[in-house]
Amino acid sequence: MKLHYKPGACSMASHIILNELGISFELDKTDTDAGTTEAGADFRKISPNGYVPALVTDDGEIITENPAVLQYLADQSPDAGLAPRNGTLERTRLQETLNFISSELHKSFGPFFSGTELDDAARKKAEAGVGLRVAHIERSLEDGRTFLLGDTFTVADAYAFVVLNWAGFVGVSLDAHPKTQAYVTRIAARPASIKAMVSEGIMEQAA
Ligand SMILES: N[C@@H](CCC(=O)N[C@@H](CS)C(=O)NCC(=O)O)C(=O)O
Repeated sequence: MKLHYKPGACSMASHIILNELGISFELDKTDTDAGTTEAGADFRKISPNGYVPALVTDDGEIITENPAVLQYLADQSPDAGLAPRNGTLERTRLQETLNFISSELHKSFGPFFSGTELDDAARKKAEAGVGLRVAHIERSLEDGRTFLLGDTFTVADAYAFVVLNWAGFVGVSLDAHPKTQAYVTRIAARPASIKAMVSEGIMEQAA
């Protein structure tokens, strides 16, 4: 399998999951602006919408969209337990959570990555948008659970972690959401997360 990624972008969730699964895979760093990849591919032919992640399976199928890529990866090794079995209510809960992360939490960070400098009013509005979505994550963790769906780490945690971790990069404080802060720290400490962050160059290798 080959994962097209951009350092620290949402594609890092799939990178973390590939590490969690311990299966062999290739990475191809992608320049979405230029539409090229480090390996020399024309990325627009791989991902017509021009964004990462794009996963090329061993059969040459191309899968895009975070919720689909993540569930595909989890289903490659069902015994790893990174997604509940298909057809169960628990799987529907996972899909509910992945869709929330994708269409609400992830998108709330959009203004910070728009390439346009935010004036005070725009920044305040964007921060409020993120805060509203993080408040939902905080409520999900209110009962003291370790992960978003309970006591088991799933693909949703990898995706939520990557997106929540952007808060630090764009200077949005998570202080009002202490359970979420502790959750981010917890997922960041997983060996699979550290390995992905070091490999993508957004974290230094510990001495
Ligand atoms: N709907 C897509 C959105 C993916 C997305 O927003 N990817 C960003 C990185 S986090 C990207 O590649 N942006 C570059 C661009 O749009 O040129 C998904 O959920 O996979």
